[in-house]
Amino acid sequence: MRNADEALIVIDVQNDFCPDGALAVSEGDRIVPLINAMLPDYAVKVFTQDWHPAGHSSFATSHDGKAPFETTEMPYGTQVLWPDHCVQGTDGAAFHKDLLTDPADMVIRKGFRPQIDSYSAFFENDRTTPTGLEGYLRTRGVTKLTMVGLATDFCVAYSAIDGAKLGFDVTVLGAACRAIDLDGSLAAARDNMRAAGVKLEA
Ligand code: VGL
Ligand code: ZN
Repeated sequence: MRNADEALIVIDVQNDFCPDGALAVSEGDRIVPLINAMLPDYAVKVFTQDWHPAGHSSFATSHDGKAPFETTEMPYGTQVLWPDHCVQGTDGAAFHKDLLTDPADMVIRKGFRPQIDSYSAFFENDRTTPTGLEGYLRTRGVTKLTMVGLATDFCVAYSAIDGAKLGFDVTVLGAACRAIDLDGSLAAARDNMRAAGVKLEA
């Protein structure tokens, strides 16, 4: 058992990010047994869930003439447009059926504001609207985070970088993550995480 100030943060292990899902991440389901085995070791266990209303502004279908994986300019900056995914209450938004979710202390949902996406578990994509996770972790006395889940180069990386910027000691465990890897996004995310002081473990 790890120290009481260490949390496991399980990012977006949802059907739509697993094989056959709407935004499938290659081998996304392979990490489930690893995460299940890690859970008993952590005093604090937080799961995140990408949780979009239908017609969300991050969906290509919400923008005339745009295809998935193209980008658009939002008031807060450039946004990648995704296939419709993780729509609130759908099977695609549910956790992978083999993920042990009962041990979760806290499930934090993000991306529910129609006009703004949220990759990070801490802040939405405007980089200022908080999700509340920081307060939860601090009031529980957490200082150290281990992050696992999907996808390495988007929600895991954004969460890890924000966590490090907020002063948490953050480790990303690569074996329990998988990436979308869009136009070199995985290499860029790894560089950005390292630069922010995130520890990358194999
Ligand atoms: C994610 C793209 C869109 C993720 C979520 O969980 O990495 N990526 N929404
Ligand atoms: Zn999303």
